[in-house]
Amino acid sequence: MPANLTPDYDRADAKYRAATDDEARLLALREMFSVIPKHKGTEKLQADLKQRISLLRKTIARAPAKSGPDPFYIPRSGAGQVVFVGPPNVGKSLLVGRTTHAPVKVADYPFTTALPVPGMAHWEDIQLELVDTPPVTADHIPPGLMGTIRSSDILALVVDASTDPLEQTDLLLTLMAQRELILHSVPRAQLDPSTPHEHTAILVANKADLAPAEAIDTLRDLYADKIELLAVSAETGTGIDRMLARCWQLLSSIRVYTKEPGQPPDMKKPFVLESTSTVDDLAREIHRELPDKMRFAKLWRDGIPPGQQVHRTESLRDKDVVEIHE
Ligand SMILES: Nc1nc2c(ncn2[C@@H]2O[C@H](COP(=O)(O)OP(=O)(O)O)[C@@H](O)[C@H]2O)c(=O)[nH]1
Ligand SMILES: [Mg+2]
Repeated sequence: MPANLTPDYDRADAKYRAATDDEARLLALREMFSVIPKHKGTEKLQADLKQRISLLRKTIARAPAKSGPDPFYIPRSGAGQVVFVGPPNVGKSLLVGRTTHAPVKVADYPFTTALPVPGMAHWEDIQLELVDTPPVTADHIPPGLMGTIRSSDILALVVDASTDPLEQTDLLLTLMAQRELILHSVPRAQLDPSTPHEHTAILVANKADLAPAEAIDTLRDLYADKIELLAVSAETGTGIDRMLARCWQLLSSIRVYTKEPGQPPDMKKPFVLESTSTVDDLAREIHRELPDKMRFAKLWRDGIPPGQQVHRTESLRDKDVVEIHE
């Protein structure tokens, strides 16, 4: 423990120790991060806090709801959760339905979807959970929807690129700002861990098949400093793969494959970990007691000698292959 921590930090730390549930623990961890002196000497501790906040947030999002079933609460599964939110008729349901085969209702009359509906999208060798939601309008956000949004990993605001997309975008950004959600089109690891208000978000301009390319370019340019635009067509499938690839990047996760000595790696089911994970974190994900039993690990990665022996503190990267020796 570095000696140069402040009384504020100690107080937050005491709150953390005294906390009796995960919500209180998360609040205390965020406070610890916000008051920790930001200098070289605390870098390791800052990184550690960041990771604990991220893991705890996920644990809370995975836990079953305490107060009985809440239909707006969608437990997270797969590598990450993307929630699609927008006005009526922009194609949210078709987007999620076509990409995941979830049982959504698509219709050319508004307000078909009353509750969030999740589905799993396959992208490369991972699964992303996409969630269709009921529509929002200037005077109505379904009660509970902000909870769905806040507990997601990524918010995808959806507009119809062929019908007044500027007005729709303005409306959505205003609604989120009014509810104190600060949107950034950056990977989750770059959000400020001391606040729950920041959220990773993208703008999905759907029905690109019906809209002139210039209209989409104008929209992109106009909002360039606010939110990143991805043009797609749920109808033709154009842009969907790029959208999923970008979502994977924004999750700040890595895929790691494991292998048994003398066997080829299991390339079918990667472990999905935080981007800051080490060999130790991988071992813990495989089995709770594995870090204690592990003697050493071998690593396969482009650019280094194959099967190089590495320490348990070695940082992992996307697509690493690891062999753990007990
Ligand atoms: N041409 C075209 N039509 C679309 C596209 N996405 C959705 N639609 C149509 O737009 C209407 C509304 O779609 P829906 O998914 O129900 O919108 P939601 O209310 O946002 O869920 C339906 O008739 C869809 O077939 C698209 O990318 N291109
Ligand atoms: Mg719908």
